[in-house]
Amino acid sequence: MARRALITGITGQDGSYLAEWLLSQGYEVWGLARGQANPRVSRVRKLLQDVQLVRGDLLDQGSLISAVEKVQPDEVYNLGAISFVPMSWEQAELTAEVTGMGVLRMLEAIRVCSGISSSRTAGSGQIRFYQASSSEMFGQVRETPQSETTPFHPRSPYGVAKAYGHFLTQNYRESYGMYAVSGILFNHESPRRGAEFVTRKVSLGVARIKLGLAAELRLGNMEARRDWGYAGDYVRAMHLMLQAGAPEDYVIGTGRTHSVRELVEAAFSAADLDWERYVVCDQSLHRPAEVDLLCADPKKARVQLGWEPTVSFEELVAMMVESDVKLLSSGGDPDQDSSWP
Ligand code: NDP
Ligand code: GDR
Repeated sequence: MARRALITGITGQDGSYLAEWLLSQGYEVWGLARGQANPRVSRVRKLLQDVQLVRGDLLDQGSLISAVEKVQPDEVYNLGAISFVPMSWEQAELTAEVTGMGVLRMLEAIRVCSGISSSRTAGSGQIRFYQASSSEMFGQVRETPQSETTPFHPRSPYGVAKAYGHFLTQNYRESYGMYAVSGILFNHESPRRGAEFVTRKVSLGVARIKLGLAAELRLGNMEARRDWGYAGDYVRAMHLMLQAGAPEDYVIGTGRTHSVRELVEAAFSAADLDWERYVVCDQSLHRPAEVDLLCADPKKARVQLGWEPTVSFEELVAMMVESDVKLLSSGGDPDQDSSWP
């Protein structure tokens, strides 16, 4: 029988790539979709016709229990979150509820549906749980590169909420013997990345300028450094973590770091443009507290899971610029259903 996976955050970037990967591995894939008429659901239906949807919301415990009961998954991937860091200052409580407490609700749904308690721990054949932890938990980094043992110092309400979800996942593993793991993933991008994140904002900005649709691109902190990889590579790591003999947490990244300035240079040069003519630095886009530098040490994932990234930073940037030039040239709208290649 096909293994069954339930993915929260199915309408997001990672949800789409993970669903594609699991379908290609012979899984029956279910996605948790929220809202009465969520416009992003139709995009999923078009791109991922074989994914089945179940209604639920990370804010609603009962809906998660119903979803787990209905789907009877072998594996649950909790990707749902408010994931845009600046929004977490504007709506800190909502971020805590969705990105933090949502993890508790999902773990509780699995625990309750599996009949696990303090006197009855998880056995073989249990539901395996993946939590989408983040390099934002490292925040003001204590060491570089960052590994599974680097202490956390989150710098945003988002990072704090992720740290809560991370420790809770670890706690359910230790308290109830659940197969519950966290992937501490560094930034990963693709042509399906939300337009609010810097890589996609830049690739769309370059495409608009190239096509004469815009004259400038306004950006915040150009000196921040990130370890950027390709989302398609990172979802394979999520799957591998749930296939391992024992539940453990892993750092996933490329081990290379680039500044936003370098990202901008690479993106404009991919379109034969001189970035200095178009980029405007906008103080209002700076964050109340910044994460200056992230760089992964993905050795554990390489050695224990055999995971390696396959797309370089330069290839990723060129892929995104090319995709956005094509999208906008054909009259596509990045906010609409048709935008996912
Ligand atoms: P996206 O922002 O693209 O997707 C977020 C998903 O969360 C959407 O499908 C959204 O659905 C869903 N969601 C939001 N609120 C709720 C809710 N109340 N109940 C259920 N679902 C909800 O994120 P990514 O795909 O980029 O990231 C996936 C996960 O990985 C996130 O948890 C993110 O924080 C984490 N992460 C991402 C990294 C990255 O670089 N991409 C790096 C490290 C961690 P809807 O359509 O309903 O809004
Ligand atoms: P991040 O990604 O906060 O690292 O979180 P984002 O792309 O938003 O920012 C990266 C860096 O770029 C700087 N920056 C700008 N960022 C945005 N969005 N817009 C701008 O105009 C801009 N100018 C400069 C930022 O200050 C920052 O330093 C992402 C999300 O996917 C999280 O959910 C995930 O957990 C982490 O990656 C790992």
